[in-house]
Amino acid sequence: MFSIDEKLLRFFYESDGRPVSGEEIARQLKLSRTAVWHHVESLRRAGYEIEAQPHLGYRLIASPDRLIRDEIRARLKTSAMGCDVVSFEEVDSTNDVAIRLAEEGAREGTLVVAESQRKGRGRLGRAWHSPKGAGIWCSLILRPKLRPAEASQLTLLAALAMLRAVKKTAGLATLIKWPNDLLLHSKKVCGILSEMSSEPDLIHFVVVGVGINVNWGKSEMPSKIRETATSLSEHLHKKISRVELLCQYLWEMEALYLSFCEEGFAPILDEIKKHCDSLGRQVEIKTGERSLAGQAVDLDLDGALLLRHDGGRLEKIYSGDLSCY
Ligand code: BT5
Repeated sequence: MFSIDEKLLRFFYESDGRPVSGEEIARQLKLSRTAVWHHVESLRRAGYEIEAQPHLGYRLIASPDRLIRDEIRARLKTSAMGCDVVSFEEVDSTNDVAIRLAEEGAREGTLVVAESQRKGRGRLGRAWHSPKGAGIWCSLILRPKLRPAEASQLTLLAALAMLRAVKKTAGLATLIKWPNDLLLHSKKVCGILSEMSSEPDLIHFVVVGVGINVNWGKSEMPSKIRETATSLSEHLHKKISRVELLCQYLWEMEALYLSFCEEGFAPILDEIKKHCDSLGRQVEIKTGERSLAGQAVDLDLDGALLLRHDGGRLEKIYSGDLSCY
């Protein structure tokens, strides 16, 4: 279902900065000219700068960089990813909302996004800092035909989608840190938390939650992460459009997920390996109670890391916290 504001914004974005006549908008949206004017006014109140040019119509000059449904939907060019967008000013965790929606039957591709999270989560119940406006905190519902053991492929797939999106929108090169991070200049800029509901041989759904620090000054970060975290704006020295980055991420997700469903993980894994920070290096991996040291040799088709122990033995590791030397 499209809202009037979404349709109106879509008109503006598709007109590429040219004025759109009020009459044309009214005809296409089946509204009176007065109703069009009211909607333009309501967009202006929401922070959109819209110029009215006599005899020519309305022209969109600037949009607020807000992660709200109509703005995101109007700029999306995808068909599946973001087919429904549920946006909030604040939630406990977008993953929690997405899990609830998935349990209620939400469609594959439904996106939950928030300006801030009160209880953003990382793995093993760790906190994910997600203050207002500083980044993108979002969760995507997927319903892949996979076995539960293969679900970690989707975390890597999302990492690659965000890596591509950051490159295209900000021109910055990030690296994938197995199993769920993106690094920018060796610091964590993005973390991914995939959670699923499944039976032994069947996945009901996977929620892929992504947090990326976009417009966040170092001095504003909590001291706990100031030395280990970074943001895109810290390296670009200017603000980046979060809406544009999010739409590009969904675009890349759609392309990669389609290819994944049709051709499997192998071609995607090849690209992931090219951008992987840890392969070939000496690493330490903390997994549960164990701390393992050796060389990160390869990534396996199921998303696991192949570790060569110092004695030469190979072991497949499915998850953990990795540090490189
Ligand atoms: C992650 O866990 O990196 C997964 C983060 C997923 C966050 C998204 S936001 C949208 C969705 N909704 C949620 O509630 N979560 C997802 P992990 O690998 O366990 O890393 C957690 C660690 O990263 C913390 O213990 C901190 O050290 C660090 N950290 C916390 N907030 C950070 C931030 N904003 N930027 C960089 N590092 C951070």
